[in-house]
Amino acid sequence: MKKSLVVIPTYNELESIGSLLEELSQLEVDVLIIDDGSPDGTAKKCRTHGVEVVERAGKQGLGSAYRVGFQIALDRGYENIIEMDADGSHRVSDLVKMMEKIGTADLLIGSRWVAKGKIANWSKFRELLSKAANRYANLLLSLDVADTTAGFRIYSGALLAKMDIQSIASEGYCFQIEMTRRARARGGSIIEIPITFIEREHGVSKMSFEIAAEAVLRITAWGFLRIFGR
Ligand SMILES: Nc1nc2c(ncn2[C@@H]2O[C@H](COP(=O)(O)OP(=O)(O)OP(=O)(O)O)[C@@H](O)[C@H]2O)c(=O)[nH]1
Ligand SMILES: [Mg+2]
Repeated sequence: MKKSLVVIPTYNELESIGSLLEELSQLEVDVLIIDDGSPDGTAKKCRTHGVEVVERAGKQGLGSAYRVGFQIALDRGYENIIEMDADGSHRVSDLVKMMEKIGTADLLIGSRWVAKGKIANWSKFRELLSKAANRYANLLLSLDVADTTAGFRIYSGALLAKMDIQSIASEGYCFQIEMTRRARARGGSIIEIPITFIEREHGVSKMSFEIAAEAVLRITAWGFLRIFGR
């Protein structure tokens, strides 16, 4: 067993998963895939790369996939738990840079919205949506994190163990915001490392109106709780 586990949720990522697993096999990491019964055969492809897959029946959401993966990582005693997307948006070269910073904070975030952070091939609309979500979250929750919705992260096992992840309720990318909020609440130190985020070339985005609405509603509710007290 290595010290670091990369947890990757997948739903229909057949076209991009192979090259990602190939690149990750060059690093000092173990990999765990949480696949929600992808009809395109993503799970089978992962197994041909010798990678462990937790296969669930049907699409159950990003948040629940991470809760399962993180619990396994904690139960096995990994020191560093890495989260990463399978759609080609997160580059292994950036992960290497992030891993160099392990030990300098409890949570390392691969960030699009700090100096030197970049985005390739995103529509103006997606860019504005991401910026607006981050502004709103920071305004209401004072997280002091430029990219609160980033799904490219390294948690220390020590912090993650304190975060009571089974009680994290969010399912869409709001999961990332809720995890950031919980990390802050537990006194975790956070640093952001600039990355280049690349829009997926294959497959389809799972971003939807429901996912965006979940974020707005939850951020607003947490903001009210914070401002008006419990
Ligand atoms: N297991 C599982 N994985 C999921 C689910 N939804 C998304 N994923 C995976 O989570 C990662 C991020 O999903 P994306 O579709 O890229 O969602 P996103 O990054 O919010 O949206 P885009 O920025 O448009 O790509 C990818 O590896 C997906 O395959 C789900 O319900 N279950
Ligand atoms: Mg994506």
